[in-house]
Amino acid sequence: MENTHWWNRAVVYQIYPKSFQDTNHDGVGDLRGIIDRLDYIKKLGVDVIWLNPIYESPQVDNGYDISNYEAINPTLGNMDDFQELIDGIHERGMKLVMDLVVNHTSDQHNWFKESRKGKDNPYRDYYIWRDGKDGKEPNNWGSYFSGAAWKYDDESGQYYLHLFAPEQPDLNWENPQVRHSVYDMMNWWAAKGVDGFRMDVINLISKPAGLPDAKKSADEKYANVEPLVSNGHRIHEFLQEMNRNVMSKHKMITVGETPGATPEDAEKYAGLDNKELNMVFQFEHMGLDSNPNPALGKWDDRKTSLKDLRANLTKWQEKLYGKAWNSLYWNNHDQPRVVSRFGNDETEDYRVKSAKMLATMTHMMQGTPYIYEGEEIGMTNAYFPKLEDYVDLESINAYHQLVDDQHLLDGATMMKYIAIHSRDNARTPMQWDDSEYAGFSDHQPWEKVNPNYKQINVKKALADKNSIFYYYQKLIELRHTMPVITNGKYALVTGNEDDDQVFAYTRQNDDTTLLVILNYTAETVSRHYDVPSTATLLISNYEDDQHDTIRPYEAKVYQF
Ligand code: TEU
Ligand code: CA
Repeated sequence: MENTHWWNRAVVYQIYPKSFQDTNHDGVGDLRGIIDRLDYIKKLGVDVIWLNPIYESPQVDNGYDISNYEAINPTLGNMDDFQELIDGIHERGMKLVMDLVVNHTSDQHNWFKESRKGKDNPYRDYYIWRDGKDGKEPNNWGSYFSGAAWKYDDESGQYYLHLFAPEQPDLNWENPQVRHSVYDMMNWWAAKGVDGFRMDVINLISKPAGLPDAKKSADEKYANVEPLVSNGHRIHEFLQEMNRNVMSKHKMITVGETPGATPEDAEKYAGLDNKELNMVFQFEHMGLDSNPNPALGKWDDRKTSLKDLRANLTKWQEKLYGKAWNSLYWNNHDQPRVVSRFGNDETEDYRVKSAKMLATMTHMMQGTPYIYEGEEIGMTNAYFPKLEDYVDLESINAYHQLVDDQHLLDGATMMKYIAIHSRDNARTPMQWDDSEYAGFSDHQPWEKVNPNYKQINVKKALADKNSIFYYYQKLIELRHTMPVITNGKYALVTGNEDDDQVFAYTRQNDDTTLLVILNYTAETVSRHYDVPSTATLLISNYEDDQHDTIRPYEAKVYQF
């Protein structure tokens, strides 16, 4: 039942177009650059390519502020390039998923330009406008990018809601015209051959009736809106309506980015009956290393313990089994690099071993794996020392709010946290080779290249048969050929619950069992697991098997 759709066996490769490959010498990646690299992506063996937004946009939030949903950002290319790209993807037997950003638009979108003209404008109700309260914002909501979630507009004398930057006003999904404009636009892209959508913060679109204040702790200047706004009261109605108007008319793959979603929510969004979305992309395992003080959000330097990680991944594997479908990932364009965050990038050997171990952890689970550009060669965090090195508005705004404004952290501590958690870590240019600018461009890139590009790059990875690249290639091939990886039942090995060094689980269907053993640490440890004498070693990141002796970051999977 769980692998009846093609995408149940699929692996997705995510491309951040601005950082993938530049071809016209301006230091910004472009569509032609992706076209040039399609054979590389095909070699990895993935089935689907997801592109971050490539639409017309002032780029306040790198394309998540869209000013025209039906035009290509000219810096990235034009509609002819797009057509060539989609044809190239299809010719190679892959599919294309586009980013759908419809919680908000850019403030430069025509809808918003009209909307702010005044209360009587026909587009006024496309957005969320309110009068102030006692000379202040309509409620206490904070923006994801620091500060209030409301901006006063002089022109029309009211506040508008922006859960993200002020240049990203939230659309009013209560308005049926907004909803049908979005469905029309989705159908327009589907007619061009797009195979699906990754839906940006889709579970934030239904705002609570009356827009009440959210819970706020003493240190917080504005409230974190996620618990109140995510999974709102009309969300399932909206997504079912979208499904009837769009998804049911095409063969599409859909994934909802759903911060704040629990397994119970996932059953509704991504139940196997597919009334709404095919799968969720949720964040619980990404939040395990957040700061315990809500005012500091994700800014901290703690490492996620194996106990917390295992408990969380296990919960999702068990609760969704036979009911709903999840994404499996460590990285995206908003997250630090997996090998620096959960693994060990201090030595070359540990970097390679821990990257493979972490890949094994997720790729042997049930769900749809996502590989983010550069993950397949073990790219690391950038460790930029100065605030000026960072480009992303989230990091820069958080620094000013927490250090300069609220004095909750000193500058040096915040810089340490930014080096660990900044979204820029994911956005440094793809490292293709050891030439200047890493083969990404021959021009100074829009975001600095990670200084380690001479050691870590695609050219080196492809020349080394033991590279992280070929390990991912093998994991993908195993998923395509072994049904147990997509349909087997997940179970923790008895007694593993409290082990703070080794993670051991099984996957089992009617004819096959897999035993996955993963050392999360740099220690050599001794553990005994019952492995039948008939078992074969399916994949491992060491050259030999020392059975009960499990070496640093060792990963091995037995099949029986
Ligand atoms: O991200 C939504 C989201 O939940 C992020 O704000 C996340 O919490 C944060 O980036 C973690 O640091 C999506 C996109 O993936 C992101 O790139 C956009 O900036 C955001 O929506 C607004 O569109
Ligand atoms: Ca370019």
